Amino acid sequence: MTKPVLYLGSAWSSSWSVVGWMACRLGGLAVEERTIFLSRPDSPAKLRAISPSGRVPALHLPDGTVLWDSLAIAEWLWERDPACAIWPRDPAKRAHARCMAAELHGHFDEVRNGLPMNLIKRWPVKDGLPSHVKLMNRPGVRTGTERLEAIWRDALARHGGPYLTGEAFCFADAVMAPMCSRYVTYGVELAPESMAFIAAQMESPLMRAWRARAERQADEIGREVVLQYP
Ligand SMILES: N[C@@H](CCC(=O)N[C@@H](CS)C(=O)NCC(=O)O)C(=O)O
Repeated sequence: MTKPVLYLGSAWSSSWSVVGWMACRLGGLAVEERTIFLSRPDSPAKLRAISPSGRVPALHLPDGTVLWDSLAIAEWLWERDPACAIWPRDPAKRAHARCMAAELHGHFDEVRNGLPMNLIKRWPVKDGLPSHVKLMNRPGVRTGTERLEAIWRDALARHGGPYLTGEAFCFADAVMAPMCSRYVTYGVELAPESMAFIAAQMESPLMRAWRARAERQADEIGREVVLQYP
């Protein structure tokens, strides 16, 4: 192995893969990317072969080191080059960015499970009602969403936007972007400031590049398959 290898899951649905991939871009690390499609009969065995947790992203370094968690990948990249774009240069902004990334990394399972990421799907209106109403009423989805909106409000008030710590997109945004995509997928209407923040996250250069990858995979695999999973 001459280059580090970054193992990723399905682009349209693997939210943590987005995070690990963005971390490598922000950290300026050139990697060979390999995709393991999730939810195929042989996926669990393939995942266990490249990651002790059986999860992606996983970064394999040429010296044999394996980093199998997105936050660990980000911190390793920042230690390697503290001038990189993973965290803001300003210590107060960096502390805030780390808090937001850690909170997102450790919590919000209800929102993740209640509104699964799918960058291709757009949720239908059924019986004249947008069916996200039911999804938003799943336990913990509304309170999780309220907490997210509070994080966005606070960050925008403190640093002026458009991203969480101001002008520069950092690792906290990388963790946030897949979260934001869920409200687009399910057509959930939030406060106007939240909708503007979500739009900025969806249109960042890194998110646009990842969304293009999801579109390419959907064309290759078949949109009908991609729309069904998750
Ligand atoms: N805490 C981990 C979470 C990784 C994770 O849950 N990855 C999912 C894909 S988004 C996975 O590999 N799931 C295995 C499966 O679907 O079988 C990280 O930050 O990297």
